[in-house]
Amino acid sequence: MEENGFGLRKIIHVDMDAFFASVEQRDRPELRGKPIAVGGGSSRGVVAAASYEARAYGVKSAMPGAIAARKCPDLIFVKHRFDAYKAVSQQIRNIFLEYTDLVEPLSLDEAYLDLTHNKKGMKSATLIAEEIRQRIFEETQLTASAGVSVNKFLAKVASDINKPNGLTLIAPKDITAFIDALPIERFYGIGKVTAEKLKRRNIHTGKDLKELSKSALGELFGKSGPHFYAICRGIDHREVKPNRQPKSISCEETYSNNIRSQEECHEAIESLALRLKERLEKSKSSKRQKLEGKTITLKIKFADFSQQTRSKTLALPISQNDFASLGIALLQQEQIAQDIRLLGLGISKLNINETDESNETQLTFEF
Ligand code: DCP
Ligand code: CA
Ligand code: CA
Repeated sequence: MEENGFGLRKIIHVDMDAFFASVEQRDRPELRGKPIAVGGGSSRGVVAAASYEARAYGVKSAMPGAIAARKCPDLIFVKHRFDAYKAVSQQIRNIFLEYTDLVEPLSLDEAYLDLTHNKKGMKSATLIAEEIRQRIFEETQLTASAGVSVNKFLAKVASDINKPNGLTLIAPKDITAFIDALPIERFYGIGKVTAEKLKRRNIHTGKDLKELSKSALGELFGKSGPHFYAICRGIDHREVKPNRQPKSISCEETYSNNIRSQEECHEAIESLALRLKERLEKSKSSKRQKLEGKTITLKIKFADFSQQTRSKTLALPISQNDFASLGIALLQQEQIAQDIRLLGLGISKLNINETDESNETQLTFEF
């Protein structure tokens, strides 16, 4: 865990204000200052985002469009444009990465940053948060809110307090008083249903929650009991985990008996293709999408320990169903003069959109 000399971390949570709606108002000046809803325009659709003007009428995310229109007769429904939101998401991510590599996006419009040891050598996380909000505004013409504290839980709750376009610091000396007074529905992870259940038991604030025993919390929250026991005491050791996208995914096997025949070799590649498929299915890109790649690489280690890799890059992402046949095709390009002790199969150029890669690309592949 990243900690400074006092054992305290500097964590911030940044969240864009009325994200989709603000991007629409930025790009379509005629929508500025007006109540708008992104999504929800079709007969069964729900509102994805509401501008602050629309929220004044009670329009909210996840509300059916028909209800939103009833609450706010002048509401303007706008179609979403995911590409525009993704572009902003990338811009803010690049700003975050100038300060620290420990950036954990939670969705397109928000992330945790661990600034304990930041790249700028700045001491005050509050100043960094202000600088980041300023940079976001300069580069995107959009506002963000930020929360600054010593752990994820507090930073996340804090970022919501002075929304929109605000910053909230929860300093170590203020943590206990802050949590004691915090209404339970502001605890991240306590939904409406649980909040109602707690209120029926006369539990309204963090202070009330703290008075419950571990076993009572276990009954209320199941597996998350210990988490709530800790966070109502201001303790949250969860690390900021940068979900870096792997550059390649591969698997390999050293055979206890060297492979001698072509038939064995094909079988081995088929089984590697299956394992590779499973590994890709378990992985997700940094945008939490399915991983797929355009380059497939076969690695061969011979009985004398010499090694060869062969790759092929296609214009489009390679279908998992083709892993085995492409692997076998790569093998057939090889002069096999001796027994094989190891085979590996990997996929790289993961989730990138360039289509101009040539077929000859021979990359150094990390197995
Ligand atoms: N979103 C969605 N469906 C939801 C909630 C959100 O499609 N049920 C989308 C639209 C939001 C974006 O995700 O603009 C970010 O969600 P937030 O919960 O952060 O809400 P906003 O950014 O819209 O508003 P706030 O200013 O309260 O953060
Ligand atoms: Ca937001
Ligand atoms: Ca958000």
